[in-house]
Amino acid sequence: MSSLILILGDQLNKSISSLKQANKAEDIVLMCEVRAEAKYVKHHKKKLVFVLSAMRHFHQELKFSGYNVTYVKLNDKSNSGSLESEIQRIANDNNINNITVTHPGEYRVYKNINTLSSKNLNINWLEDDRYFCSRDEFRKWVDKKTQLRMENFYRYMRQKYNILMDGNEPVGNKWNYDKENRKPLKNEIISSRPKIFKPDAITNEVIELIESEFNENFGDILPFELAVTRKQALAALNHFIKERLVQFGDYQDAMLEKEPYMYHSLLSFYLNIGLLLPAEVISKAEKTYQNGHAPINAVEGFIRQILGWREFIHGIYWHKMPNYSTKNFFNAENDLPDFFWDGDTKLNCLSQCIQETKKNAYAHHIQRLMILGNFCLLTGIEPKKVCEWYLIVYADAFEWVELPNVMGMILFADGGYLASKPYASGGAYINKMSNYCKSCHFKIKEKTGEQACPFNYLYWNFLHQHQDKLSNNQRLSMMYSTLKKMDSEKLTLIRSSAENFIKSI
Ligand code: FAD
Ligand code: DLZ
Repeated sequence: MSSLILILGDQLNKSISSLKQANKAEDIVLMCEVRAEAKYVKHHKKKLVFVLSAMRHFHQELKFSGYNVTYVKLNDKSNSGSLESEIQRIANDNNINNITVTHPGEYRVYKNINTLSSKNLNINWLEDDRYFCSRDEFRKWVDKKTQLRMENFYRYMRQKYNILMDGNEPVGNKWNYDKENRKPLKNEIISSRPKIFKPDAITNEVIELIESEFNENFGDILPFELAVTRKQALAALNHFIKERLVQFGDYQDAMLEKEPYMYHSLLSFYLNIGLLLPAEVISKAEKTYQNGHAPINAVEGFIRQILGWREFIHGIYWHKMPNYSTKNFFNAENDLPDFFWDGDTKLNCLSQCIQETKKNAYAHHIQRLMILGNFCLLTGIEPKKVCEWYLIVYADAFEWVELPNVMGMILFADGGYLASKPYASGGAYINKMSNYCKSCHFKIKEKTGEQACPFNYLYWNFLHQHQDKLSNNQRLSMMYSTLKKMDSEKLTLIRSSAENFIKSI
């Protein structure tokens, strides 16, 4: 009996579980560009081009490999506009009742497709085995834990898959080189930049489509330099491993004006839509260490991000959805400032990060966390609004990875399920790790008043405002003892500076 095999826009790999089961002679592979997915948030224009162009290229690859593929383009006359309605239409047209699909990354997409099971279609859900840890295994790992820690999960993954291990011990006798990932990089020159790719005819056609139909969306389409095929993504991976991984470890947390990429890999784009597999990326990095071509702090730091954070975040998303998306521990309800859309603010760090986001549909982790995220936390922006912004603006943004990072990591909106303390900081951290403060309108050394760096007073105001919820947190005990000793006049100034600033945005 033939099956309809659905391939979603983030499942672009020939080894995906649904294709492994395919019978090339009988089954139809369905890929569809649909307005429901292009419009559920107003995606960055570059993200739309990236996903649709990669889908079109993957279609070609599948055809070339002998699959019978039905590909529905966004503007095809018969396109009914959603994944579920297209599945139903193509299944009806071909008299097929069996749908095979690798489990979608997003809960919303799973729910929509699952509505078809009440419409005489049998859905054969397959595990997405691109992840090291299945959703079930993560649930078992969580078991009765009340607090989850990434570090424990990461060690479990390292042992289970024998990655960077020397028998039962971690290589170098240390699990985590985090402390050696925090060098600032102030005046040095970045020695190698990420590999870039020229748009081909397929990409140019998609660029025209997005320019004509989604021109109101956020972000710059051009220059478009992302990889859109597996071959290109592999070239990006090899370039990173050969030329940039060595420095990744030292400068993981550093930020520099006009250097949007630092030594980051820019591989999240490709990992998230299937052009690269996490296992092959980790294996290449590990071999680079074994061959003596990159130091342990770089390789362990990089592998920790993928085997640790990425898998942990994925596990939490599926363990906690759908309720996770409604969390709001601090009852934050402020609006996102308008300048999040154009970078028009006197705070240089925010202005730089937002302008780079607009141009590249990318910001590196520490910008997302300690500049943009920190600001949203300290100014009490409503979690739902922050989630929507992050989902819109980055080309690697899919809800399964965006939501826990926003809710759990930057906003502590889950009350500490994902992170042991809020990632909050004042201006001193930003000044230490970047050169943004040098050319900022505000004065980093001033703590209150109109000229002071807003992060300085917003930080203490945040701790004071939420002391009922945070003062028992062991990891904040030093900060709360400093706050306790603060004289009341200073505290009043801090609070009024924060109140005025928040009103002004
Ligand atoms: P590198 O610094 O080179 O890291 C290597 C890889 O590790 C990344 O490609 C990514 O796959 C993985 N990784 C690193 N940190 C994380 C993390 N916290 N969670 C999951 N994977 C991680 N990542 C996304 O892929 N999509 C998102 O929508 C997304 N939203 C985020 C929102 C916030 C508020 C924060 C703080 C982080 C978010 N991240 C997201 C995680 C991280 O910032 C990006 O994965 C990273 O910046 C991508 O750039 P890179 O490939 O150069 O990463
Ligand atoms: C992000 C996206 C976009 C913009 N368009 C499509 C599309 O037209 N067809 C498709 O199959 N997938 C698309 N995607 C990805 C999905 O929105 C969704 O994020 C993933 O399938 C994960 O569940």
